[in-house]
Amino acid sequence: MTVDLIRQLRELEEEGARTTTAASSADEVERLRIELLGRKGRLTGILRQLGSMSAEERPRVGAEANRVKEALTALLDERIDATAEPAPAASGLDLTLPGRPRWRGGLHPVTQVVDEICEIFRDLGFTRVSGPEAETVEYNFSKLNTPLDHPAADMHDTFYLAEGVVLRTHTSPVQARVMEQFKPPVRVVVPGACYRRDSYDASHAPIFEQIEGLAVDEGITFVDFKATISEFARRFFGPSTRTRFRPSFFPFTEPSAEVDVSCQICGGSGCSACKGTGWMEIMGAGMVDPSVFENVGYDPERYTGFAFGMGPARIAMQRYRIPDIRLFYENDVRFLEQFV
Ligand code: 2NM
Repeated sequence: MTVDLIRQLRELEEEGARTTTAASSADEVERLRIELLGRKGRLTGILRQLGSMSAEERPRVGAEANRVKEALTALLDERIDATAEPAPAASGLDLTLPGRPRWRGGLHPVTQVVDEICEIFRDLGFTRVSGPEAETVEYNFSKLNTPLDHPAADMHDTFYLAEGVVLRTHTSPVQARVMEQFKPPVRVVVPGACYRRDSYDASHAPIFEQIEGLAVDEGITFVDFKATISEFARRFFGPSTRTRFRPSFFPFTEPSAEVDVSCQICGGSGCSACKGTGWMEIMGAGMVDPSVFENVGYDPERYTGFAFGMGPARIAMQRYRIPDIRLFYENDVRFLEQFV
């Protein structure tokens, strides 16, 4: 009995060693482990016969069974390592790397400045309106007190689309249309693209953004004009910003002015950004010429008003110290993403 069981154990060891060494996958090794050493496996089958043995015989067979079990376990473990899949790191995948950030869009810096300016004027009681970019010479020039023999209306300065039709050179024709449609009081701001046959260089572009504004009512004076523009400047550029109004000329305003604000870079002491003057020009403006009111059907004896126009791209250039206006039109993402 003892001899027979020991022979069975040795056979199991021999066959187990052969099949384990031949196993070519981790799955196959696991199947062998269950077949050889599992709870219902072949070693267990042999050990069941131990129960019918005498107490003297049992220890020898038990010891041999333990030796075979350990030998096969060592072989199976060794084979598992040999057939295991390569570690993930070896496949070139690094799961600890941070993820790539998602692409985010944003508003163009000039659009952001336009929106900010319009919001300030909204708080001051102005409504944001828009109008056509293709205009008649009548609305673009004539109604605004600009005769067609004025240099501004020249073919050299204006894109003519057809006889009597142009790409608007400013947004003022929208104000003329607003005045024809609405009785005073009127308070509007008008942002939009405008076109001039300019050179394309660091400070000029043939298409540019403008924001114009208009306030008309009974009793509006130059004081209302100066107070409104100065309040806008403080809200946009900061509470300590000062303004100055220099005499100028526009066909549609009388008197007319250029408006300067104290330099945002040096605060007024003079620096390279303001060329030592302490001031930066931000807009043209003035009291609406009575002949414009006549042209749109307003009674110039009853109504007065002020109007202004500014270039948000120029203002964005001052604010962010951008040296070349063309950066706004070329849409290089490396430039634009700085303003997201
Ligand atoms: C400017 C400067 C001064 C202006 C005038 C008008 C209107 F329609 F009332 F006549 N709109 N905008 C105006 C006045 C525009 O831009 C530099």
